[in-house]
Amino acid sequence: MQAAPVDAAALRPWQAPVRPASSTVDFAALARQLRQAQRPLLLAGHGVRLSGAADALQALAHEAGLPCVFTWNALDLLPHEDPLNIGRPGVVATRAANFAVQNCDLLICVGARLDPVVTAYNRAEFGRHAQKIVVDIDAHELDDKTDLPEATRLALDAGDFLQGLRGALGPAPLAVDAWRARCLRWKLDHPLHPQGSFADAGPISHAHFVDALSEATPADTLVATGSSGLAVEFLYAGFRNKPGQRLFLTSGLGSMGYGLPAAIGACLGQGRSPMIAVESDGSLQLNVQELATLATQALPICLFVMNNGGYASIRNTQRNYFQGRYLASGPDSGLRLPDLAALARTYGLPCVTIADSHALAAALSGAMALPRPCLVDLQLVPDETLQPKCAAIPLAEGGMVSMPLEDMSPLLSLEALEAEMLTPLSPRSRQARGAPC
Ligand SMILES: Cc1ncc(C[n+]2csc(CCOP(=O)(O)OP(=O)(O)O)c2C)c(N)n1
Ligand SMILES: [Mg+2]
Repeated sequence: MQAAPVDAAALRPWQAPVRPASSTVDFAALARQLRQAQRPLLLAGHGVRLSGAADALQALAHEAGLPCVFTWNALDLLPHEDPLNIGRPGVVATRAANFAVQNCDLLICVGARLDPVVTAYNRAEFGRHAQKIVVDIDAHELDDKTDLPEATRLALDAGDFLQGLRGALGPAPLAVDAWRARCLRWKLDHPLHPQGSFADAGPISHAHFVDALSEATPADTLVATGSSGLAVEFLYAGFRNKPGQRLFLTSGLGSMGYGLPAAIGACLGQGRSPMIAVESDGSLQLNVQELATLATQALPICLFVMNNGGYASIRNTQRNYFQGRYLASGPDSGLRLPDLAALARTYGLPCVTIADSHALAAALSGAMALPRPCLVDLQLVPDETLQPKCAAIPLAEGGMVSMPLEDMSPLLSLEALEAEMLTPLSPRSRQARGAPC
């Protein structure tokens, strides 16, 4: 088949999909709905970036004073420090973002397909007390969301929607000061790691590395990352992005091996300016030959490898669900990964190993200053679990209950959770704690 002759003239030409028209949308009514809301929230996804509407999103958020949450793919649309950035909701998330989603009364989803990792496998109860406006350029995606019967669905380009809404809303900010303050309070009260929670010396925790990397990475830096595994979850849960930084992973596919070739492509695509890449040790091996491309092309990439001794996420699964019967997930169970310093030498790359949390910040600055390309072997605690997380809780009477988005594990006390919520608790929160529903 590959060698068969092709008559190009006889081929059916490709038709670009027609961009949905925004002229039929009643933006004035949407703006009124937004002004009437007492607790509005915008969830922005990668569609915003794809439509070239990053600036439009920032303009709308800032003019209106509209709190926002983001999917992983879109986390760089507002810097972490921006008081309107309340975080990234989902199964692996900060509590603040999930509280904001579950307490808002109007949820505007733009360019986010509301996938299970964002909605904690329960789209019907995502923003369960909110009116919803869901904007997706792909009408099929909207048709598919039969579990959002009440939502206003708009098959529209994200940029057209944001511009249209901004125009109709006008420059006056929304009168939602108390809600804005509440969202910010959640963000400040529930950081992923309270100040001073990292060890001064000894093995480096994943979270400590991610925290230190956030500090060490300059504004306006491009950060290519791996796409699956525990290390990547820690990275996307905890990275505090600065202004102008871009972070990206695969959109929807968690394929190991992605990080290094993605970084090479990104570096070439942005004119070879200096950037960093963060990859995990298992994933690196699936495209390890690209270290040769990195070296040959002399690309200015500082490659951080989060080295937790193999497949930490798989070990966690084997420990939690298979009584610790480890198989092919680490050095003691048949998975042997090479020494990264030796590997870097083989490919002719400068390498530094960082293995102790003492003076981690200084060590990372030193690594950033290495001649690039270079490889940084970050030796991390091999067996960690990521918290908080939306989990399923075993019940005393047997069976399991999947916890609602706002009720992450480790569970807060019922009183603490009630104090955070502006809307009624889910019966499942009481059930999981053995309290009367
Ligand atoms: C190509 C491919 N094979 C298998 C998987 C399933 N998988 C998900 S994470 C993981 C282990 C990843 O190890 P590593 O990259 O070191 O990340 P860690 O969990 O250790 O942080 C595996 C095997 C996958 N995502 N992609
Ligand atoms: Mg690993």
